[in-house]
Amino acid sequence: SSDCSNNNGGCEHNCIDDATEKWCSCREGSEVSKGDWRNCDDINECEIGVRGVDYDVDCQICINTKGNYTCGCYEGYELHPNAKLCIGQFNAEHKYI
Ligand SMILES: [Ca+2]
Repeated sequence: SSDCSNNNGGCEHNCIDDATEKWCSCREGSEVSKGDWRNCDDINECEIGVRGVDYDVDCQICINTKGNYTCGCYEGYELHPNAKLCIGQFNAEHKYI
């Protein structure tokens, strides 16, 4: 079948069809595989990306994950709850008096 109703059109992520054709797209953080247009490959934000563009400027150690990325932080910093950047451990809210 050439439409999306049957087995998602063979697409790993998203299938899109109109009256004449069908194609696959991939979720954010991944891209259509060069080897097979129906499959999706993870984008390695850390390897190909630019700090402040593809990953957060305050991400100290970029760590690639499947479909996303996360960060490691230097001593004295902690990971933001969104896991995308590092914040100072002793900021105004947490400062000891
Ligand atoms: Ca990734």
